[in-house]
Amino acid sequence: MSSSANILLIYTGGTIGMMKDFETGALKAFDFDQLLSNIPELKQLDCKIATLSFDTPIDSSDMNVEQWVILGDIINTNYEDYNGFVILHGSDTMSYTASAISFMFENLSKPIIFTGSQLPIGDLRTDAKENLITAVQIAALQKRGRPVITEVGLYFEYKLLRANRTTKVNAEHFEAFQSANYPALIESGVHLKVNTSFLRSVNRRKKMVYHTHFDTDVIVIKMFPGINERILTGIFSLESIKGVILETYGAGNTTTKKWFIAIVSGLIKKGIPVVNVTQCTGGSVEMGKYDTSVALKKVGVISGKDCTTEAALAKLMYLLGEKLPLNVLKTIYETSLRGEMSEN
Ligand code: ASN
Repeated sequence: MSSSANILLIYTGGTIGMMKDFETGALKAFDFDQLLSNIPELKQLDCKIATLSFDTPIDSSDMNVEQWVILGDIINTNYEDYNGFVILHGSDTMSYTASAISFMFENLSKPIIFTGSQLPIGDLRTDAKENLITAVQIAALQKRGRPVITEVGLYFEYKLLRANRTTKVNAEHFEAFQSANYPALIESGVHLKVNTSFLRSVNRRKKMVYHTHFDTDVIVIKMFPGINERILTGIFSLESIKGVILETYGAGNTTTKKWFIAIVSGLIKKGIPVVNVTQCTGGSVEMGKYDTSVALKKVGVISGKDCTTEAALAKLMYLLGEKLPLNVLKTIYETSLRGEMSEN
């Protein structure tokens, strides 16, 4: 595998480029030139790197749909001119943004690699340099003149993961992300080990289609022992709710109390999709496996299968943005669109 790729490096913010604020002592996003000057090694890479920065770099906790679209627009506008894209992003909401970007780019045929770090790039013990250098190398990987990776990936601490399979699981360790339900696409050791059979393949006859409509009138409800009718009725009396993610127990189980099933069924009857994802980090929803999920299946709850909450949420906002009738949305939702869920 060789490279003479053109890579666009886009800086959105995050710890990677942060510095301590003199007054508060808190970490604050800093400008991109400062970040690049800390990493002269980039010049040694066997590819051309152009750079772009958000006007105001942000902590990823401030990311929202507007920024997803700003980022998507940058990639879309530059899509034909580059062989790959590397996005520097805060780790806190990286899995959400990267999942959303995966839905925005249908028939992607180039790599979009997200990375960031747990320590700022200027810190002596930083993880930023390895993450950034290897993310660029991965985006630049080519075989017979074509990109090896043709999907949205997330590179962190020696692993490239499928981005819409990831969750941030640790605020302390350098290994901050997990993809419990899908294997790593690339492992970085002495060599870059590409797990070819797990990569998404592209149909080159299909053109890339760029989507930008997300509907944010959604809510995630996490099941917990003690969840009560009064609170849920209050929340769901809001006219604006257009979609619900239920984070359920184990293989997709909830309380079997009549009031709860009536609330869920009432939402679906009003045309509001209700998606079932598990609170567990690994494994899948299997409605009907236990008695505690039979009623959910019967009233038409959508199975999020083995999707992460991050991907399930981005997919729901994306499909609501497409303005589909509920039965069509259900069928499409239960189908893997970008490798975000297992097929059965
Ligand atoms: N708060 C930071 C962010 O998400 C965390 C990080 O990047 N490690 O922007």
